[in-house]
Amino acid sequence: MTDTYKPSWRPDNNDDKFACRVMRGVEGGHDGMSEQNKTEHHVNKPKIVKQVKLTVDDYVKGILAGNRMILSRAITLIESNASVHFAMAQEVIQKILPYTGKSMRIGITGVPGAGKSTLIEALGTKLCQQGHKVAVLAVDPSSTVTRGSILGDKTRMEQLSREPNAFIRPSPSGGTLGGLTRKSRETLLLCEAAGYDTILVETVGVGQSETTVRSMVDFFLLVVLTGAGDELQGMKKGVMELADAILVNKADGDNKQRALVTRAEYERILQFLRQATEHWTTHAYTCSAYTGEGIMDFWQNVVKVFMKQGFANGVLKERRKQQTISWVYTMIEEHLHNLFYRCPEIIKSKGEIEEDVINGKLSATLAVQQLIDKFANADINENSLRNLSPFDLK
Ligand SMILES: Nc1nc2c(ncn2[C@@H]2O[C@H](COP(=O)(O)OP(=O)(O)OP(=O)(O)O)[C@@H](O)[C@H]2O)c(=O)[nH]1
Ligand SMILES: [Mg+2]
Repeated sequence: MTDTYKPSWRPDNNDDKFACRVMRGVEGGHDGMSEQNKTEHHVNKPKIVKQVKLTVDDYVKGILAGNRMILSRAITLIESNASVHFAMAQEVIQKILPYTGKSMRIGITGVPGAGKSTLIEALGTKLCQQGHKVAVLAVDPSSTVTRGSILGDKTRMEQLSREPNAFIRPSPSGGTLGGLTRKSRETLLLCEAAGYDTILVETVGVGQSETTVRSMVDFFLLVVLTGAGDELQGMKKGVMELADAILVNKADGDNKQRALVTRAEYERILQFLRQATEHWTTHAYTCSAYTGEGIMDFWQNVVKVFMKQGFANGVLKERRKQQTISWVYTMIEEHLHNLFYRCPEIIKSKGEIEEDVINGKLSATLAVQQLIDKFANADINENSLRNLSPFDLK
């Protein structure tokens, strides 16, 4: 018998009857080869394919030519937190900006499991087959915590990903919500410049993600499940008020009748809510992402009508303008927030001032005044702050 031994993980009380033996490992390096036996042939070196460095012009040309590989690399550049990448990414964006704005920007939200990804896959595949170019993006703030992309991992949209006219990009992970927003918005612009005429942005109803996505799309869709009743009670009114349409999904098989009832319940509630878009009344519809029933009808008779009407009456032009401007100020607010909390003067005196407020020695308002005074007199060109770019929204 070759050199074997009983493994350390054998059961405590069953030594004799436990027949399993393990073969002793080979001495040597981590690959089992002793150093002197190693020849070039034995060492299985992974082939390193060096990626060619692209210039800003390479990126711009590639994106405008619709090159998916270059588009992917440009998005990676945008998602990078390194400052040299940041500067380059901004140059690329600046140059492709004139070619943006020509797509239908559609946001899709709904509780986990509502069927958003299945719906996107069914709709996206149909649109690609009709000759459209469809980009699917995900905005998933939970991925900034777990550093994994939930939306991206769960559903791979296999059918859609085989379509040459489709481009699927999971949520960027890591960083703040502000960073996620910036990266997602800039990704959307790159996709537009690359010729994608339909951009579908999936987000799960977590934290601020619905508001974030609403603030970057033209049309916002809420996907819901049947059997509303209790769920409807718990549903955040705010989310319904953001939606341009509510789609009751899984209207198939035994569930179809329930879906119709649910739709009617949503319709009833919608009457009492504020409309999401001027000159547009939000309604509820049913569909099945499984069978495809109702999807293209909805696309044709709701989404496309909304887009056509919205561009004709100026509502969408105004919406996009407002979205961009408010994005600028949101970034400014975040930058000021960062500057304040990382200012050495503030860090130094914050604790003491807080103590005084807690002990009733100082009113809250005076505490604010004192802190703001300290901030106003601080040298914001000081090293630790100078390196803090407004775009530190990671
Ligand atoms: N019967 C039926 N099942 C569906 C339908 N659409 C989706 N499903 C199923 O519902 C489950 C969840 O679907 P997803 O598309 O992953 O849901 P999601 O909203 O993207 O979920 P998250 O990404 O986790 O937020 C999957 O098992 C789907 O197969 C439908 O129209 N009918
Ligand atoms: Mg999904």
